[in-house]
Amino acid sequence: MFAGPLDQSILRRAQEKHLVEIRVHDLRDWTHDRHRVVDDVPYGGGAGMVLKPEPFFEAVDALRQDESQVLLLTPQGERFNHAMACRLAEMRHLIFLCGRYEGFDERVRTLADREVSIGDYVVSGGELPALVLIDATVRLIPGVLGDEDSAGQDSFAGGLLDHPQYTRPPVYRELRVPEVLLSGDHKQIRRWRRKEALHRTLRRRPDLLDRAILSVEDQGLLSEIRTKEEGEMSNTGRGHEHR
Ligand code: 9D3
Repeated sequence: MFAGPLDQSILRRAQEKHLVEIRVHDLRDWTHDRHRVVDDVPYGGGAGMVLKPEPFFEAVDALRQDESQVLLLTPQGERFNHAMACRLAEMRHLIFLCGRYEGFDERVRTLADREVSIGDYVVSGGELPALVLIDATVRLIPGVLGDEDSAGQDSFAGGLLDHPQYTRPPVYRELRVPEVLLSGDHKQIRRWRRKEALHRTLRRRPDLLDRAILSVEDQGLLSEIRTKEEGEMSNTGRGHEHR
């Protein structure tokens, strides 16, 4: 589950440049029986199996360094976000403990500095969530992205959704690229992009706008957007229908 994502594109190059070292371990390596059993029946009965505590404890004992942070991936954890990725990017050593659908012995939690979830949906185990954390975090390590400030220009860093993007051709199946982008007027282009980002964020993620840092110009653009939409609403009664 890890080899593919870790051997592609940005994560691959970050490792090649020695900006990060990522090691994958098999819990079965910390078992002592011939069949390398990592789970057992639940105390109290019931269906399914539970991941045993010993392999987790022995793995963390073996892998822990002075400044390790141990993260437990679980649906019950704190929801992962950009702020958390920023904090993780500053840590010296992270250990990701992945459970599975069957669940793990409650004592495993005592190993964790934090418990993290990637959102309110069920995936089959902690492996894909761990990869999400790794990908989001490694991008923020200085030198990983070619262009030094491309991480800073990402949405969520700036607190707004991205503006629309276009490439050639200028007209495709009668769908036109907005005129301003063809104009070469960079001041107008910057203004258009910012306004579109604000517009999208207002329509799709108003919760983000509440926390975004907005300049005086942004506030001006936002009131232009709001005024225009109020006009369209009274014209048709359907101002919110597009986008
Ligand atoms: C909440 C569902 N649980 C109720 C019976 C069972 C369960 C389902 C799937 C318990 C663990 C899992 C495996 N998922 C993870 O380990 C997991 C996860 C997730 O499913 N969603 C979002 N974030 C994460 S982080 C780890």
